[in-house]
Amino acid sequence: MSANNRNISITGSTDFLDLKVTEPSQYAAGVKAVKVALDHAFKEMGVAKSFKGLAKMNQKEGFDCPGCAWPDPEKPSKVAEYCENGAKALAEEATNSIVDRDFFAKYSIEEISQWTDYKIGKSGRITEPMILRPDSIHYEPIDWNEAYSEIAKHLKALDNPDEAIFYTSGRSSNEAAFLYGVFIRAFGTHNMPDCSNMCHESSGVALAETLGIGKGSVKLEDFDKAEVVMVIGQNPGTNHPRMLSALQKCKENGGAVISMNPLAEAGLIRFKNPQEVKGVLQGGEAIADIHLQVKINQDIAVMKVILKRLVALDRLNGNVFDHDFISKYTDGYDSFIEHIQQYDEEVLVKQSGVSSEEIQKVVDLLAVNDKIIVCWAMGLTQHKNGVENIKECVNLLLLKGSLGREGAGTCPVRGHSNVQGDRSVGIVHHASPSFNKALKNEFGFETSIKGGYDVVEGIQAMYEGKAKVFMALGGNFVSAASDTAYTAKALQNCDLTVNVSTKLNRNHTVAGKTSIILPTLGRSEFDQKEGKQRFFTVENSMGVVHRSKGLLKPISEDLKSEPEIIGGIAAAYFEGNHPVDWKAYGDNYEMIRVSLERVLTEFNGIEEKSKGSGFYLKNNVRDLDFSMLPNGKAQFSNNGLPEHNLAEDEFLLMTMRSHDQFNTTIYGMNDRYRGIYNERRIIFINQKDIEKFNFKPFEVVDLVSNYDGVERKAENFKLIPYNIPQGDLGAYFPETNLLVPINHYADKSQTPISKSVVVKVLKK
Ligand SMILES: Nc1nc2c(c(=O)[nH]1)N[C@H]1C(S)=C(S)[C@@H](COP(=O)(O)OP(=O)(O)OC[C@H]3O[C@@H](n4cnc5c(=O)[nH]c(N)nc54)[C@H](O)[C@@H]3O)O[C@H]1N2
Ligand SMILES: Nc1nc2c(c(=O)[nH]1)N[C@H]1C(S)=C(S)[C@@H](COP(=O)(O)OP(=O)(O)OC[C@H]3O[C@@H](n4cnc5c(=O)[nH]c(N)nc54)[C@H](O)[C@@H]3O)O[C@H]1N2
Ligand SMILES: [Mo]
Repeated sequence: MSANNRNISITGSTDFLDLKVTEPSQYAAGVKAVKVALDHAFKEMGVAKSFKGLAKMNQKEGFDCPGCAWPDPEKPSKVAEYCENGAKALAEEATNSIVDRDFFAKYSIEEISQWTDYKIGKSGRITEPMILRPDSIHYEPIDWNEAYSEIAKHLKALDNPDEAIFYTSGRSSNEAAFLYGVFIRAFGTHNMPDCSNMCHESSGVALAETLGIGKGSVKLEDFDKAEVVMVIGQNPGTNHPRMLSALQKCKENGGAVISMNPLAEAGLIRFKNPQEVKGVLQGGEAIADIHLQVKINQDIAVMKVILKRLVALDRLNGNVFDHDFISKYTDGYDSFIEHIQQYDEEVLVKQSGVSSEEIQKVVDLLAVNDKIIVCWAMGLTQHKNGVENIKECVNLLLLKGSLGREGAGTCPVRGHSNVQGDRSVGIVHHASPSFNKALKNEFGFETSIKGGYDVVEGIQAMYEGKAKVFMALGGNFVSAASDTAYTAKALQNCDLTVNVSTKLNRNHTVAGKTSIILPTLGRSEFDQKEGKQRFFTVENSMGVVHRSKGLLKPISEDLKSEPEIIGGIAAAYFEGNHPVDWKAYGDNYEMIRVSLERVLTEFNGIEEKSKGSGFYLKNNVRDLDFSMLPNGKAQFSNNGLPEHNLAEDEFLLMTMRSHDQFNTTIYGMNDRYRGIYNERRIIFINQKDIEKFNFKPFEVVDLVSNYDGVERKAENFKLIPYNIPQGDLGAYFPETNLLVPINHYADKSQTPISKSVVVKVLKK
């Protein structure tokens, strides 16, 4: 059961660079953002390729931005429809740097693993299939067919199909993800962990239980009509910059924006729209009308104060809540009202860290408006009570009748550009009798009725030796998952690890005994078969399915598309003894779409309807159809408060993104809006805590967490005095993933507690 004996670093260098700190930025976006974007693009891709690529990104006949999942406006856009970080995402994918056989001959994985994630990522694109053989520390080239056979050989050697795990990161297309899910089920397992498990799984669970669908209900145009938009636990200036335009429109139309966040993130506080001269000339506008600087994981305390005060007002006036909506569409109102009474307002206010007056401003707005949108991201989902956090937001919308009408609804802001689509087409670790039946009808094979592993369970299974083959369709599993040391051992325990990747990353070095890298086309690249260009489809954060078509020359002639690779592996595994013609499916995406629409009828007509702006998938909340829920009604819920019981010297740590990264891909060393330059090994801490514990600004410290007697340590960080609540800390992932315990996660969704890790700060 021991890990293989290669000498691999799971963090890379922890040396410091040359940190510079300035005041946090007053503005997000603006002219500077355009300059930064182009600088990145030119550096990675050269000038001609940059303009060719950027001109087609998010345009109707172009490709979908490989960055976040924020939707494109439906009206054709004359101006460029991308943001600084979208341009960086493209530059990163379409870089001219390559990792070829000479690179791997020169550098062993032991050496590569010593590098920072930044240096590993900047090495570039993989150009041909590579294999790492047992007892070797150098990858060597392998022919595509041999690679498929090697994978098939390992899959066949397993005692049962549940010894294999198939991960998906959210950049795959609908076609690739559907075919992958069909193959995995045909192989015989539901072990389909995916990046959602670490991301919006809490949203999926909370929304499915209360509203009957695990997705949001708003459309982009709802932002034009909303009276109040709450942005909770989200940093759109960095992670969804194009969302700022929607918020700005909301404000132009008279709406108010409320932000709830331990940090005063740039973009919410002030925003310059680079596409509008007005924004630039007038120095930007404040987007958030009210900023509630909540303590980490106390959102629910704030929400309870808001709800209690609204209940009291409604008792007085009877017109604060939408009682018709409540009686017609919801269940559990009386129990909710009774539950909320038991909380003491003063205690809640104190616990939340927000002043009573600030909260009252929000109450005043919510009392008289009912076109309300609640947006959220990782600040709500990655806590032990992640599911309850979201359910409490749903309670507010139910009380106000702010669902199924224009200008109102739920808006979980998704991460990866096609994470929602991957789930829609079947990347789900639960078994579904109706999906199984539809697969049987379409393909003629039986599917297991047993559910499979999610991310946490998958890692535990590999650690315990219960799973022996790990395959990843994209992503960087070891750096993205919690508890880096544990996860690394789990992967190294495997007999075979397979990565279908565009770029080199740490997961290629933290390898199983045998490891294979299969290089794939990026979505900006021209994809053709026998002279005919192929396109694929994606689904954005608001449930719109549309086409994406790459146009740049692929970085190597030896790349294959994801569907082709899946078809190749499946064909090698089944050797013709299966009703599905895997190779034909891998080559022909139209064939995949035909099967997709027959298995999942909401995709009916996808071939035609995905043209142009695309089409909306069905959404029962938009239609106010709750027939799938108990009593056919939307559900109020009674949610408790989080309990942390911190000792005097313990802090809550949130692990988050800098402005210069996409998850584990590090674009650069700056977190410009927060005023941090040329360093990632930093911790944001309140000045009063620095004084209280006799630290000095910029002092070098270690962080330790201790769960169930297991101590985890992340070394070498500099303390940065910052505007963050006392008792709270902020730092970047993946550097701090070492501290997140594998066995602590959100109830029901099993999302790691990446935003509320109990830590101590140790002097060196
Ligand atoms: N450029 C870029 N774009 C991205 C990504 C990227 O890495 N880079 N990642 C993509 C992905 S996969 C995702 S999931 C999204 C992530 O998008 P976000 O969720 O915006 O990402 P995080 O950096 O994790 O930010 C979390 C925010 O939540 C706040 N926060 C932390 N804890 C709490 C809390 O307890 N309560 C409240 N109210 N706030 C809290 C933090 O201060 C921070 O502002 O972005 C997507 N888009
Ligand atoms: N501590 C902490 N941990 C976190 C989070 C956090 O906030 N805090 N956030 C979590 C979240 S929200 C998420 S979504 C996960 C992300 O987890 P992942 O999705 O696993 O990680 P990424 O960094 O997005 O994966 C990047 C790699 O994907 C590959 N890639 C890029 N494009 C493509 C493509 O088109 N096809 C293929 N096949 N490969 C491609 C490249 O090789 C690249 O190195 O991390 C989670 N981890
Ligand atoms: Mo995510």
